[in-house]
Amino acid sequence: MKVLLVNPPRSPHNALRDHAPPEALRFVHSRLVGPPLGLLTIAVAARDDADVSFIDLKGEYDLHPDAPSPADFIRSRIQADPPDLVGVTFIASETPAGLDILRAVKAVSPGIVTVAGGLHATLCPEDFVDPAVDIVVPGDGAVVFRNLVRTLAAGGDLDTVGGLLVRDGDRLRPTLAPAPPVDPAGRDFLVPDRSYLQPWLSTYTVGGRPQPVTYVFTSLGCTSRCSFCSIWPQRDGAYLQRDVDSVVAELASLTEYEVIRWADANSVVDLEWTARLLDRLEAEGIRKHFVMDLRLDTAAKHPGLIARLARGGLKVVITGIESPRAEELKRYNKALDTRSITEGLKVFADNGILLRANYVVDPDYGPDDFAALADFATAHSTAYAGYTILTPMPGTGLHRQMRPRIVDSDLAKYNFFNCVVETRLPLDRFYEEAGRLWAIRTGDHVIS
Ligand code: B12
Ligand code: SF4
Repeated sequence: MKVLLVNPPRSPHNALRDHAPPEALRFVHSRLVGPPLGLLTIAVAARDDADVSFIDLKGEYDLHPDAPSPADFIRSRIQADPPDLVGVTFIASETPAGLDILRAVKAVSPGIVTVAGGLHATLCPEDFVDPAVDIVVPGDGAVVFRNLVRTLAAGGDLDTVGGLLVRDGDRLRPTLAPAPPVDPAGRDFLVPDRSYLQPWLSTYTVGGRPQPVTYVFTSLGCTSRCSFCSIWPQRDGAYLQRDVDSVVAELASLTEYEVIRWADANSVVDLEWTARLLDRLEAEGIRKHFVMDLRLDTAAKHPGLIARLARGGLKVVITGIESPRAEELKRYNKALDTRSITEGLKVFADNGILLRANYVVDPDYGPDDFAALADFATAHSTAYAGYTILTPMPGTGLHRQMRPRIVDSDLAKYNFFNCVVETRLPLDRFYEEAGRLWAIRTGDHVIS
């Protein structure tokens, strides 16, 4: 049994970048770099029963920008070495490209079993009702994918594999067997095997440094409930934390990576857990540079912990300020106040931590709103700030709420860099105003 797993390419759409003034251009993200941890986990789950190979199309296009289109690339790969099953991981903006990949597979060989998994397949399985998709694996799919591969290898019946959605004419239906309970951060945790990324490792760099960077997740899900966010709906509001030993063991194994970005929604939730992790890292002599997503109110409330994290290797923090306005924060269900913002910023600065803050730009913004946001961001400027567009990601409460205002349903544009709902200002003017914000920052750091 041969399994081929494919990480789709980035969406090329970035209207913010297209409209940003030259002085802001180098700060608008164009190429985020990080491992497809989900797919690398799925690879580990399947390999006892199959020969697993891997294609990272993001890395491939970073290495060879003129490489053939994803469909052509996959077609020639499949012709050269036909697999029995192809699996693709999906987020919203990579769905059109991922589906094209599966269509190319079916065009070469209709008998290859095609499988869709990942966040978007979990939140919106209906988007995968397509002749090119045989099976959808919603949720944390390692256990289910292992059972699927095992059953296919043995020529068994798919209905004995619980937790699948299988194509049945023009709909997807759940398989008959019950879905197995899974514990992806605990009992069923598998260390993602980053060695599959070796051919593209030289592309896993940021900020001009030669050493590769990687992500490690210490938890899945989120305890907060921001209305625009897909992370908590993906796991139905659950927050699943790994145990300290397993995180320490994974970090110890990452000898070729100096910079580790924590892939958690929020890197500090349980203070006692974090303190234990720091104790263990110190005891084991594990020294890395860490990049974490942290909340400003956590920093404001626990300056001692932030100082300890800084001593333990925390160099960069990514944080959501989202909006300076209480009314907007309330609408986004983001519990943050101006005092925590100011105090939190100070705590990070006092500890020499480079801060990247993110604001959400509402498509309803007019000139006064842009001016107010610019004033606030200037008064609270950070080493780097991002201004992404409020986007109704499919599967979120915001999507249900904003549906009547959606004017662009092309999922490739659902990456926070494009506006997909009607704007109050003419669209070009909106993008120009939003693009200009990206120039507001302090210092001369570029962390991308
Ligand atoms: C790591 C990461 C990345 C990496 C790697 C992504 C990749 N595939 O190459 C990088 C840095 C490249 C990246 C890029 C982007 N990302 Co990103 N990323 C994440 C992050 C931080 C962690 C995801 C993760 O690893 N989770 C842990 C793993 C284990 O979970 P998982 O991936 O869901 O996998 C499990 C299941 O889904 C399933 N599964 C997954 N794939 C498959 C495949 C098969 C076949 C099967 C059977 C099962 C299966 O099983 C896995 C194991 O349990 C999340 C935020 C978060 N904290 O969750 C955002 C997130 C996924 N990213 C997001 C976005 C929007 C992007 C960008 C488009 C833009 C941006 N602003 O970040 C860019 C890409 C564009 C660009 N210009 O570069 C959004 C997606 C929202 C949505 N609804 O689509 C998220 C949720 C962040 C957010 N704030 O909303 N990202
Ligand atoms: S935006 Fe951040 S804090 Fe809010 S629910 Fe999403 S991951 Fe959690």
